[in-house]
Formats: sequence, C-alpha cells, structure tokens
Amino acid sequence: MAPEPFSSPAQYLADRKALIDEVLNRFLPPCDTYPPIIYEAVRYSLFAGGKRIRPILCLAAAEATGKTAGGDLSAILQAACALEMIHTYSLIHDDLPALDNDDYRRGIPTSHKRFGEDIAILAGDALLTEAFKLLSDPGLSSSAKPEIRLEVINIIARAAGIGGMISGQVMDMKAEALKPEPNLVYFIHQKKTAELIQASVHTGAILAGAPAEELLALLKYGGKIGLCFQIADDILNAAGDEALLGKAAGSDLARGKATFPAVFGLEESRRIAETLVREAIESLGAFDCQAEPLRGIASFILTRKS
Ligand code: GRG
Repeated sequence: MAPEPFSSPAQYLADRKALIDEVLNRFLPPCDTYPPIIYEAVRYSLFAGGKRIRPILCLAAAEATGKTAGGDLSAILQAACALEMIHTYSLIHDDLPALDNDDYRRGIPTSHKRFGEDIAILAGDALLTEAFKLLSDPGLSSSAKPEIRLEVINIIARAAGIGGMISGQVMDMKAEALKPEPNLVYFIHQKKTAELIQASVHTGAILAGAPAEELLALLKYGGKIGLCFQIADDILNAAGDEALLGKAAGSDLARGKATFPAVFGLEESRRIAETLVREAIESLGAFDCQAEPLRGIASFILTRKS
C-alpha cells in the first residue's frame, strides 16, 4: 500500500507512524511465541506509543529525493523499523536502575518495573540484535543492492556503537559529577542523540539513491535537527508538562545532568534550538515540495510537547 501524500506535518507524522507501527508489528513474532515473556517485553516497549521520529525521518529523507514515488519502499521500511528497534533498546537500557533508574517511560511503567531488571536487559539486547538481523536479512527485501545494505548497516552501527550513542551515554552519566560546560554538553548531545537521528536521515537518503549533493544537504539537515532534538528534550525536561511527557520532569536538574539549560539557561537554549531548526530548513534550499515533510518535522521538533 502506498503511503498517503503530504498534506500537513501533523497528518504526515500520524500517517507515517501508523505505517511504521503496522510494519513493526509484521516483523515481530506474536506475544505467545515461546518463551512468551521476552516477546511480550519487547512488544510492550516497542508499542508503548513512541513518536517514531527516527523511522519517519528515514522515510521522509527518502521521499525528499523524489526517487521513491511509486517505487518499492520495502528496504526503506525495513531499515526504518530497525532504527526504531535500536532507539527503543536504548530507552529500555537508559531507564535501568544502573543507569537513569526511571519508573515511567512513554506514559507507562518502564520495562524493568513491569518485567524485572533481568528481562528488561534482555529485551533491550533482543531489540538491538533483531535490528541488525532485519537490516542484514536479504530475504525480506531484495530491493536494495548488497553494497548499499552493507553501507546502511555500517552507518547505523557507527551511530549506535561505542563511538556514537554509547560514548554519549557514558559521558551523560559521568558528567553528573562534572561541571556542566559547553564542550561537554555538545559532545554528549551529539553522540547520545544527534548521530542516530542523522543516521536515520542518511539511511533513507542512500537507500533512495540520493545523488552526492543532495546527500550532503540531507546530512547537514540531519545533524542540525539531531542536536536540536536533544536540546528540545532538555527544555521539555526542565520546563515541560509531566502529564504530556509521560515521564518525570525536572529529573535532569535533580541529577545534576549536563544539559543545555544547565549550561546556557532556558532562554539561550531555546535560541540555539531555533537557530538549528532555521539552519536545518535552509540546508534543504535546493529541494522542492517533496522535502516539505522534512521541513515540517524540523519545526515540530521545537514545538512538540512530548
Ligand atoms: C548498553 C547498558 C547500555 C545502555 C545503553 C545507549 C543508551 C543506553 C542510551 C541512549 C541514550 C538515550 C536514551 C538518549 C536519549 C535520546 C532521546 C531524546 C530519547 C527520547 O526520544 P523520543 O522523544 O522518544 O523520540 P519516543 O518515546 O517518542 O520514541
């Protein structure tokens, strides 16, 4: 089934989220697969109501190239779902008692609160590994050439791995004992959040066959909104509505986390985030209306309430 055409950012996000949910559901075995507890735990976190920003960005970047219209989206959807699995794994592990020790995520008890720490660790491990199974499974989609598929695996592994999200998470924890300062907070946000978001855009672009100049512009866009996404997350944690967030607000300050509001204050953090959104949209200057979803997502990142 072809995705709905773009009408508004809100409609686009809702349509693409429904599409991602449907495909994720198809990729995952049902809850009564043996041993059921781990399938249930994986589905519990994956279908807890996440916004699906990373997979949607993967689709939107592919669509921006204009090369997907009427084409086979299966490899792009496969990669998009893998990105959401990696993101969900990172949230499950981030919430563990040994890391952030959070009780609520996406408005419901965290995985370890619901299933115990042992199963939560394994659910995260399962999602990370399943993501790479999905990315490397040629049986599911033959529409991407093997060398492009390998490049995608490498891009995502670098963003999620030791030099990417893991380093960001390590410094996020270690920084609680350090003085928050600009270089540190830029490093954490770049690694912890921005690189996977940029990799989502990158993945969609190369699977769609974006030419070099478009790819560069899309990478610039992805880097800017990736950083902006974490700054917006910091601002929501400092000044957002707990009921809308579905998790505790104010926790970053209480823990002494290195955040943009802690380093720059709320007002300057908002200004930096606005500049990043503007620059992200400017980097799409050479694209036509097919990049409208990407422009809309950039603005949504700043106005979102959860
Ligand atoms: C390996 C033990 C172990 C832990 C890894 C890598 C890691 C833990 C954590 C990643 C760091 C992390 C959780 C960054 C936060 C990024 C972020 C802004 C998350 C919220 O993303 P949204 O708003 O969430 O897209 P939804 O719920 O909408 O999907």
